[in-house]
Amino acid sequence: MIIKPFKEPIYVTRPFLPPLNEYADGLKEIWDSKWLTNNGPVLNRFSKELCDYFETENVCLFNNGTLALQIALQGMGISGEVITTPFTFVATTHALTWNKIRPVFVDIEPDYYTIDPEKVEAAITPWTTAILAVHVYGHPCMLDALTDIARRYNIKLIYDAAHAFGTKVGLKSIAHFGDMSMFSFHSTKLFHSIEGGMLIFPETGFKSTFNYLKNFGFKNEVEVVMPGTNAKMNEMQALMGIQVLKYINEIIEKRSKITKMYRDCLKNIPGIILPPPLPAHIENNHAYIPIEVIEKEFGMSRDALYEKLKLYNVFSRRYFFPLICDFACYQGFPVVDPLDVARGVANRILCLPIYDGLDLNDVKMICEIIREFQTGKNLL
Ligand code: T4K
Repeated sequence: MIIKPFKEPIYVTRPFLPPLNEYADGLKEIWDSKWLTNNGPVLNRFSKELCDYFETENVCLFNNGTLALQIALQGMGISGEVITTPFTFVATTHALTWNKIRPVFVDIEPDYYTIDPEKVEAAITPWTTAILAVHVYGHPCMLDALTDIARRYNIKLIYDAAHAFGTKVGLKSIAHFGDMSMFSFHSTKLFHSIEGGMLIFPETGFKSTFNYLKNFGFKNEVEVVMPGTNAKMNEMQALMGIQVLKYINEIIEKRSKITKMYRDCLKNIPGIILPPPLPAHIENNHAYIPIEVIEKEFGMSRDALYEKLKLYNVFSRRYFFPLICDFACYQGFPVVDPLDVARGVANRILCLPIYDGLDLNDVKMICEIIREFQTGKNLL
């Protein structure tokens, strides 16, 4: 039987949307209050719910993850050089360069694609002030090794946890590691507030600094204590966040079924590799389905697979290709590490569709299409 394209496009992700009437009820309250932004009641409720969810008082909300990270770096006084990964979304590095901090790119480890602690240690100089590591795809970084390096060299450990909402390590949220964690609540994330960002941190003293920095530096009506920016989350965003949070367990549960289906259906296709299952003490949030395409075994390059899937109305994404250091605006930064692992992975990686509304039969079919590409049978 010839496999036909999907009737509707299947994107790499689709946002979870709460029932429209629930959002409309919340909007009615906002309409009645006429309070749209600037630390409104819905934002405060959302913040309280997140404090409960993460079991901390130190939560600060922003209108997106990029500004949250920029403000974190500025508020923490990070300067000079920061060691980071080239295998991430550009916003991670932009947050450094917007603060006039020099990114020092080092390699990643091959299983889960997070920064390689040995490479981090080798790159430390007298100008290093922090490590900016990324829990890429929601995979936790090598937490113990990074913590040890940060302690020994007395530098800060900052996590870009944009992908990691819901990830737990030993029953503890991933938010509770390092000196700072930034989460993105963008619509493409499994937990979202349309756009949004959050910082979680152990040092309570940062809270007022971040609140000033996101609100022009205002302490009160007549005092500006630092040159802040405008990075406030508004009431509609907060309302969406509150309503998505109610469903977070169901969202992750559905995604775990999708991961399982992909693992079962892709396991015997030559040249298609998935990361090893996460160790038992880690609770996966199933944020992404990254696969590596080994051209020699699969018989087709990653880019060819990416293009061919489009013919079947399947829109996968090459997160994260090219490496950040290869973008024109970062080519001026010298890279000492040869980045062998990261370069290989960036050329082989492909993220397949995953979202709570994706039908398991469609997942099966996507895998079937990939299998047929490999065998060369039943193609259009
Ligand atoms: N650090 C890391 C490691 C990050 O991955 C990100 C963001 C950040 C920092 C910064 O956080 P934010 O400032 O964004 O909060 C997307 C997202 O825009 C970006 O948030 C995300 N990472 C990045 C990995 O992916 P694009 O350019 O791939 O998104 P786009 O618009 O092509 O959307 C992908 C697919 O999602 C579409 O083909 C269809 C679907 N989609 C998208 C949107 C926006 C929908 O169905 N509905 C929608 O509303 O960047």
